[in-house]
Amino acid sequence: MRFRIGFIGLMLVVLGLTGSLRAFKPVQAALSNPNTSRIVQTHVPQGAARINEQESNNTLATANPIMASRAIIRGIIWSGDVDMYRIELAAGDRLNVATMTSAATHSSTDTVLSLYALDGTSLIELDDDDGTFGSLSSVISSVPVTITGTYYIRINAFLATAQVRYYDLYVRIFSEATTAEQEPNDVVGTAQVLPASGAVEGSLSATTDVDLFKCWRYDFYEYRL
Ligand SMILES: [Ca+2]
Ligand SMILES: [Ca+2]
Ligand SMILES: [Ca+2]
Ligand SMILES: [Ca+2]
Repeated sequence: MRFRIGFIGLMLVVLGLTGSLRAFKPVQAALSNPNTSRIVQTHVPQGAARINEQESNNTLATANPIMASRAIIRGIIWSGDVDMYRIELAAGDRLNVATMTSAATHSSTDTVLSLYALDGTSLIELDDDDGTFGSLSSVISSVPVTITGTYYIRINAFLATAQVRYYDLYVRIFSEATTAEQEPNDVVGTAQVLPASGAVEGSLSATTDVDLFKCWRYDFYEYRL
């Protein structure tokens, strides 16, 4: 069984950044790079733009732009609120998005995350509770992009009347090719070093197979089906 584990890269980025959240910048403050077709924020700690959502962003027309290939967006879901974001993706990219709700103190940690295609209405993927950063948080991992254009991310509370105060939306675009998994990697001593792209493609050859990976900051991360 083949599967993508690009989500590992996202998780490592998340782990690497959670401890260093500081000042968040308005969306408009995100810097653009005129030398690339994709808007990429520069001069950001550890490569991730930190920005705040800006209401009103409840519709496609008012969706907040995510102008970075790595970003952390802090937002609040008020009662009845919907938060829309838009992001430019190129064919060949893979998109990873996840909500972190463990810091929410009022009144729910239960988000629903949806990814929409270029028309803003065709649902590509929806996730309710697969996230790991907070009970009932959400994640959409390693979505392959075949058409270049603007895609839309929607966040809402599972219960329309609930509030999520606050959440962080973690975003990372993988643009590089995946690296093949290298066995044996079942123990810490043989854990595979994650490539800079953060994406590895592998397989679990048996129910007892375990794949371990390590990066520059943390010893290892385990992926198990
Ligand atoms: Ca909001
Ligand atoms: Ca909103
Ligand atoms: Ca949920
Ligand atoms: Ca293995």
